[in-house]
Amino acid sequence: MLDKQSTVPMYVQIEKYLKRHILQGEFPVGKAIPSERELTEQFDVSRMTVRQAITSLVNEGMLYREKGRGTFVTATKVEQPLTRLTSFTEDMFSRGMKASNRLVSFKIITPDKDIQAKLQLSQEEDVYQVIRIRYADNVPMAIEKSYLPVSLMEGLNEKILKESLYAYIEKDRQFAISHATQRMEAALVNKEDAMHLDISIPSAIITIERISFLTTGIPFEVVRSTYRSDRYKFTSEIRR
Ligand code: 16G
Repeated sequence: MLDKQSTVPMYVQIEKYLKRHILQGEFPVGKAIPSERELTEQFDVSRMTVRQAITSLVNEGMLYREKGRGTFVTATKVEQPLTRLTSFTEDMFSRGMKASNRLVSFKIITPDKDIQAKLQLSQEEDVYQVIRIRYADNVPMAIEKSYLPVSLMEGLNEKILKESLYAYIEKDRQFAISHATQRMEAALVNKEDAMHLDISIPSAIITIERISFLTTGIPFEVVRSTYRSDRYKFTSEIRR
């Protein structure tokens, strides 16, 4: 399970192992994870190494220690600051998690009036409609339904969408992404989304509609995203 030849330190590998199990619900919220002794035996490492991995997750807020009782799983939400325009892949990478996607649908459509206005398109212009389920270390986190002008993103395809859309826009297309406006709302998940997100009904979700712009001022994406409320917590800094 651990790769002892790897240059990745053992404690980091154990940390990732624990994180994965927490996010997949195998170590449920409020329950104790295996003891330091058990993990030491399981991984055949020193107690110090196990302790280092646990401490790191305690500092991250994923675990908490209770004297004499063990180490427990805290509610496992990722904190998403609403201050920088980052991609899902970047967000997960910065947390030591691996982003992956499942492309549910990819087609060219004539947008409705609302999307058309938000993307500042004329009546004849079509858009790519992309629906992706986004995973962090194989755990479903969000559903993103994006609309992108065909005129701007000509050539977008399923292969590109398996990877980072932002990387494609910035590196391959050499467009400069600038800013976005968005609104958030709470809702109850519908049947189809509950299936994609692997959550029960009823469950609360957080929905975001975002319009993102290039530095030229041109809107390049309208996205309607559905986030698991048990996995996300949004934070922002506000000034007087
Ligand atoms: C973020 C964006 C989304 C964008 C995606 C690109 C929301 C609210 N925000 O999740 O608009 O399409 O990142 O991520 O959904 P990627 O580069 O990893 O494909």
